[in-house]
Amino acid sequence: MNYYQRDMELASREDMLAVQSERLERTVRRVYENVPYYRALMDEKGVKPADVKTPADLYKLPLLSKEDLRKAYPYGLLAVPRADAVRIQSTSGTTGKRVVAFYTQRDIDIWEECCARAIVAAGGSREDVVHVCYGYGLFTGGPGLNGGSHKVGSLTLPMSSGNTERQIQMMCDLSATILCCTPSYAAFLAESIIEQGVRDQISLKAGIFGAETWSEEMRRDLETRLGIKAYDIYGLTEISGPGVSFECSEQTGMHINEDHFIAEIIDPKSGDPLPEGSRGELVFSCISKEAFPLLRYRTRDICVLSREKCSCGRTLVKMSRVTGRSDDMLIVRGVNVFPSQIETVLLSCGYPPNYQIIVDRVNYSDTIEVQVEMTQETFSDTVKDMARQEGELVSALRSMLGISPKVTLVAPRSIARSEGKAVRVIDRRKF
Ligand code: DLL
Repeated sequence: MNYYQRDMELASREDMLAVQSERLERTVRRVYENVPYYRALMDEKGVKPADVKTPADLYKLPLLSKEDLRKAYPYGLLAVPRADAVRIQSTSGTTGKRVVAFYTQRDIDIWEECCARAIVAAGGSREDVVHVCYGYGLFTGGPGLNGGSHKVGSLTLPMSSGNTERQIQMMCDLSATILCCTPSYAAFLAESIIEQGVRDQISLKAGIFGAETWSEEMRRDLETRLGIKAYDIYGLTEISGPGVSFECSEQTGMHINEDHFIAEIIDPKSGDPLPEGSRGELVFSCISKEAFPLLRYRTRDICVLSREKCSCGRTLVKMSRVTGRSDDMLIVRGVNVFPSQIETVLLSCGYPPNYQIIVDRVNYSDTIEVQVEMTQETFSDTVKDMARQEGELVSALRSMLGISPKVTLVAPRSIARSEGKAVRVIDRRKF
């Protein structure tokens, strides 16, 4: 088994707690002294830096949310002099105003090391050709995996997103072995590779896919179509970017780089910490960052943490697949619906991962329609046949969701493909 930073990835619980406590104490003191916005929040809660000595004291600190980042935009949470920061990255702003994050050179090094851990866990080494088609620029996906690949010493192909034909040509010509992109773009690439008849010209062995929710069924589909092992990778701009956690060969969740980020699970409604093993909202405290060390930052992502022994040998706590964001969970006629549940049903019924969910309100009642693309094989022009297929999908979705959506089968290739994060939900309701 290979590791990038063995001492931390395999640390005993005791050693890890010692590292975390020392770094946490130092960070809390530093933000209290250097960030007026943070000091005001702590003063309001009546907590002093001396009250926080170990991860068990974290609950005393105030929670921080995207709203705080917006209020403090752009420089209000910067914890070093502006001259010491060397990089800005930003979220895509799909859920409102952009938020920006800052990095010192040391922050970038640590972030890239986290991505390097992910690449090594996916079987990467200096012998590999790493094809990165996450976007480069303000988005963290491209720069993060690019830097991680350099740290591993792999030959790095900085493709960025878009121009699928050129992506495939370069992938074939340069014998890329590890593909890094969103799972929805990987699905589009797989579809195009098969259509172009060049499946036997690719040398991929692994994929490192993240930045959006995807299901176990989608994993199996990508693994079969591309002939690879597909690994999940998680992260968010506010905490650094990709590599906050990463999957290993066991593929049962993502190891959190907890020597840099301490994870907690809270009740998304009350904000109270939940016991280990509960499903809830993931919260991170950055304990080694210089420029932008957010403490108790609410991710809105829903998952479960587990300390079960992992066959890869890593002792880093694992987070489950993200089942959705608390803010993109749909409430349809009072029922909670996660788009990932719909994806699971569609793929297990043999449909491709090309779908769109349209929620609306008609005569004061919520409606939900799932548009599903047919494949050339399932494409049928007899009305009776289509009605039968739609009926089967409605009943499979009803038993998963507890409500009956409308299902519409649409022609192959009629749903727009994504090059980055896929837009799966269109919510037309006005609240
Ligand atoms: O998406 C960072 C990233 C880039 C992660 C490349 C992995 C690979 P943001 O644009 O700030 O950053 O979006 C962060 O994306 O809070 C999750 O809701 C979602 N997300 C990220 N990774 C995963 C994943 C990047 N593996 C938001 N599974 C996060 C599910 C994910 N959701």
